[in-house]
Amino acid sequence: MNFICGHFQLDLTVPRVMGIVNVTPDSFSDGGKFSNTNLAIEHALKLAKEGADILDIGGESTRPNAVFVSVQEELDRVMPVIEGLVSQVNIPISIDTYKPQVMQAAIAAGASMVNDVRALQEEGALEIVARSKVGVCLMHMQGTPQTMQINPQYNDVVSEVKSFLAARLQTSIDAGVPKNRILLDPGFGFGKTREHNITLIQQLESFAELGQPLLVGLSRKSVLGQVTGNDVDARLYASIAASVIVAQKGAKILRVHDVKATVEALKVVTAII
Ligand code: PT1
Repeated sequence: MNFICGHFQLDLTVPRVMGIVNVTPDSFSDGGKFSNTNLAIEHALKLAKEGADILDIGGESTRPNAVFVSVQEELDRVMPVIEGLVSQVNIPISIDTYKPQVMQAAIAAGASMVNDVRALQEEGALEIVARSKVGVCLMHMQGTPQTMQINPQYNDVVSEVKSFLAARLQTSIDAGVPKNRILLDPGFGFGKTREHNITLIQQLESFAELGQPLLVGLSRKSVLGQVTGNDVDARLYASIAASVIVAQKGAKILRVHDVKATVEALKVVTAII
């Protein structure tokens, strides 16, 4: 199974790692714009050296209670990082955004993939991806980051997430996005309780029926904090356990903060499965 994004072709017979590069003021503490840009580029280069297969650049946090960022602010954050990285790495650069204007600018600057937590539902997003050669990840979310964790409810979380992804997949194919450029993602932590997240992990194999490679993001998320009692900065071991389990259950791309540790753990998974 191959995933095509831009001029890259990713062989997904083994699980791959997407390294997270957050370009938000809080992610690189102090410093102004210039230092934020350079620290983000440095961090991305480090993740590439550690064996990341994709770099995911994001300028607006989508974790629970995150604050909304304007198009201009998001562009100011991510564009210098993408522009600085394209000539320095030989792996796909992904833009983590739901905003069509940001997708457009990032693609023009050389991004090879769009990672959209709103699954191309914003006006114009679908057309931008369909008209270009980029890959895309369609993710499920209930609600919005500002309110999604207030009272998430499902009759059947697995079938509801699957139906949503199946519908967005069909809409994308109908709009002209080739199947081999589409990844699907259940959206862990996006309008889901601890129980919802655990159930989705338990039944992850059943997402294979959608016929597309799965991307999974569980790195440092609150479900792992709920299970271990650990704060966000002490969830590495829990994240590795989650990565190993989901890889074993068929996830093809793992979106993680800790690339070196994940790459090493996945080498063991790959050797065994
Ligand atoms: C994800 C993802 C993402 N997660 C994709 N993109 C985030 N494709 C950003 C928590 O519960 O899973 N898949 N882009 C980060 N979002 C969250 C959500 C971070 C929940 C933390 C939590 O702690």
